Amino acid sequence: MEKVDIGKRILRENEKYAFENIMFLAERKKLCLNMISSPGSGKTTILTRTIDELKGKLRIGVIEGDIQTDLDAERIRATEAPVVQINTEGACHLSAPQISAALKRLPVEDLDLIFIENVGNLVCPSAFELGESGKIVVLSVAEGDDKPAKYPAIFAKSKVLLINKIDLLDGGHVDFDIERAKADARRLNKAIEILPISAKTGEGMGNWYDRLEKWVKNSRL
Ligand SMILES: Nc1nc2c(ncn2[C@@H]2O[C@H](COP(=O)(O)OP(=O)(O)OP(=O)(O)O)[C@@H](O)[C@H]2O)c(=O)[nH]1
Ligand SMILES: [Mg+2]
Repeated sequence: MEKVDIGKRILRENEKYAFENIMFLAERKKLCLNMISSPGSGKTTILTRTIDELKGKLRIGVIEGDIQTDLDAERIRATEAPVVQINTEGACHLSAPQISAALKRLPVEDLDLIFIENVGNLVCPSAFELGESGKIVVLSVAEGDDKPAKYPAIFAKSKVLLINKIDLLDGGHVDFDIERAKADARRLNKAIEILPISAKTGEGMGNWYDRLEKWVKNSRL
């Protein structure tokens, strides 16, 4: 019983900060996207390619969440984008107070778009609102087409599903029925936009960039 109460208190505290983050971003008309996936689906690779290919068009900053190390922050830093690393020291998700502190360390006024790369985990991050404008779920074809059905919460809550590593479909290296994954995701979330991409070869990335540019334009209104 006590365990349940503590859990509720943590979520309530988190919501308070999430609301503050929403207000902070809305006052400045900034878009902030929370990227969530299993470990290794390609979040950092998508981000570094996106930052490089949208240079001169969108000014992007990143909040990197990891249990340990600043390896991903180093990869982002190599693109010259501003980045703040958060180490959760064991926790399987980022929380809104951490984002509140990280936003104060980024040059937010100079940015068009802030990405949060959440801790690699398909379950925990979906329960913690960060005050983001939207969630992006990444599913790579190497993980199996049953993941939307098996881990529904994050697919139900996301605005965009990026199906990554589609280069692996050529040559039959993996069995992944892309139509099944799309249908299951749409059953959970009628409005979800699904973009198949390869962050390695660049295939499909143009659709992702168009979506981001439109999103940033709308958030400025
Ligand atoms: N074939 C292929 N490999 C990819 C693609 N995108 C990423 N990878 C590889 O997948 C591995 C994991 O990529 P990351 O970008 O580190 O994945 P991540 O989601 O950031 O991982 P965590 O931060 O640990 O959760 C790396 O070896 C990438 O080179 C892709 O589109 N195709
Ligand atoms: Mg990463």
